[in-house]
Amino acid sequence: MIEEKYAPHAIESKWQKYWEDNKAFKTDIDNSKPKSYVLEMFPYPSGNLHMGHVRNYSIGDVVARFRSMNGFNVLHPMGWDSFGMPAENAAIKHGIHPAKWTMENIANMTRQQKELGLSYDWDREVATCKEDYYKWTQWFFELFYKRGLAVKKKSAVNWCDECNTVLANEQVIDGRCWRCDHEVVKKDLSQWFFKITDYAEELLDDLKLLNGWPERVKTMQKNWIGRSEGLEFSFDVPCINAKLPVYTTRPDTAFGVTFVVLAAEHPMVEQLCEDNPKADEIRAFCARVRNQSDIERTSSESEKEGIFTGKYAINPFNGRQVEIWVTNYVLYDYGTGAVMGVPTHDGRDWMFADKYGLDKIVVINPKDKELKLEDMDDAYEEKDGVLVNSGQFNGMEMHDAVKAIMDYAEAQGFGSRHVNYRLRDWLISRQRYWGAPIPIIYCPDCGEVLVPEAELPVRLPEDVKFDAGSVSPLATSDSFVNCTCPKCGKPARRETDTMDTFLCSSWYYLRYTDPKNAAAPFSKEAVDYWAPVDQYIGGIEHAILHLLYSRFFMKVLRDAGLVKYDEPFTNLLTQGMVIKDGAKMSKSLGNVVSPEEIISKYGADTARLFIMFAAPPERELEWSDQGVEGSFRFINRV
Ligand code: RRW
Ligand code: ZN
Repeated sequence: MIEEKYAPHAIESKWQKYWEDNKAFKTDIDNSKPKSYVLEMFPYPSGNLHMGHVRNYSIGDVVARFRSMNGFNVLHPMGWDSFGMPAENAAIKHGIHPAKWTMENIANMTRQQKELGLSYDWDREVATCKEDYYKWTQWFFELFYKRGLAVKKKSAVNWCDECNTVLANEQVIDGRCWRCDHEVVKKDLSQWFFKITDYAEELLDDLKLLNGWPERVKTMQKNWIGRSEGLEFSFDVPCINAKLPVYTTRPDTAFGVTFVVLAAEHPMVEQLCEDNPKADEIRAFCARVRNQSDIERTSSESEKEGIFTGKYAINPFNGRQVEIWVTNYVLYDYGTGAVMGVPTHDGRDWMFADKYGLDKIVVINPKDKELKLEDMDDAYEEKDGVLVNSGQFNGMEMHDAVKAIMDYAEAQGFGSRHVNYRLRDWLISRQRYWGAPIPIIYCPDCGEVLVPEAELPVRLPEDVKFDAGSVSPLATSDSFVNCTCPKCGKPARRETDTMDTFLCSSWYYLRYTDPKNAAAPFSKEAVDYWAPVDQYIGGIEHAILHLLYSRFFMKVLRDAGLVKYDEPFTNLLTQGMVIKDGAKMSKSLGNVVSPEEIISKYGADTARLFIMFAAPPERELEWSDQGVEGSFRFINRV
């Protein structure tokens, strides 16, 4: 029988040993060849490779080998995204130290990757949880700090009760924690932020440089950054002799305003409560709204709620006096935290006006018909039509009116054109143990002080309580917390929060170019030769998280003179999911096929061949036992 002649395990282990002994995939700078940097997203060391990893890394391996057979000098490295909560949860649950858990998992997954025969230059392996790596993550924090891009500020932040930590906006998916799916709540806390909003415009504009990226990912980033152009203008609030600024992307509907709404967090709410018989009721309403999650407040199905303050504002366009309400559906951190209510041309305002019996005025008619309030059962939101009930702007086409009304507001001095972004600053501090400590010291006299560069890394302490609850476990280590101020030498305290692991992964592709450098994160020579990544391969789940953060990092590093490129990843391939029985392969669904089992039965070549032939790389791959058998028979024949 033919099957007896093909002995995959004998062949594979023979060659894997040869590759290892001869460092077959070792790379160095070689100016006589064109370079090609092929990279797959490095894994979290969860313990075992998933079929999703096998797919990701098989695709990358094909590209790397193809390029090197075509005469390129190929950089193809692998490493470990090894800080993060799973290690800490294992520590709490099983009493095993996160470092030990992590290193054992890395050892097992390295063995699995080697058994897959992937062509990595293992001499370049990095692990983000090791001191020689996180020293430089801390160094980058300091670089951002010195450039005014790392700031501590108090604000209402996302908090997961299950994970006992804050989350970045990008880590809240439909109002839930990206890791544990728990509903996220708001807490007022003082936290560290990276000012990614300083780069909002460039992150948006430079999407046009990314011809080698899938349209879908670029669209997701564009929507996440959410640039809008509009008018910011102020209502008069005579009772407290104040101005109330609002932001709108529909200035053409300004004559249709019948009320204004404030977010519960808006500072003017307290002013309006002075000498107000409804003050207690208003304050109670605000307190209740502040405890609602963003989903409860903003989802289209959720109940729009509000309370009339008893006070009025004057619309500067037509002098109309309108009621001031406080609501749950306006968020304080978008725009000015106050919105003009135009029920006839905004669906949320329509629902709100219906519920509380507020006035409606039509100010835009579709081109071919006249809207009558009694016939309308929802707002007319189309950006198409002609103005009515709008004074001197009547009869104007709406797009022309947008410009004319903004010109008018600017000429009259009560408003100005304004660009607004949906993107918020990146919240990077975490109340967790297994991450890079933030290298800051608080001195009673000198305030916030950076740990001097020569003292990096700030090492993770060992004497901590892992189940400290909602404070960082680092705060339970006296030897860690107590220190002396680097400036004045007086007793001081260390910051006890650690950094979001997405910071570690925002620069790992640069470290691979010079992984053992002890004097710098990488040398100029190495990074100039190898960067940017020519072909990046990974899952679509990082479309806005990791891929946006890395682009931001690259731009800051470029401005600091460390790299000479604008973008980290020239070409991006987002591989499809691995599906079995119609659903994504996952532990919770119980439809996982273990790579280890397939390899021990058929060998790695069969697994890789099946994965590469069963579907185009960008598309979903449906697992098929017959398909695997077929690949095995094919290799037998070959
Ligand atoms: N450490 C991060 C990470 O995602 C990456 C940093 C660069 C931020 C599908 C892919 C399925 C994943 C199910 C299961 C990513 C998978 C790579 C799967 C590493 C995919 C892993 N680490 N695509 N992957 N399991 O370990 O998309 O159908 O989670 O590109 O493998 O995944 S990770
Ligand atoms: Zn969580």
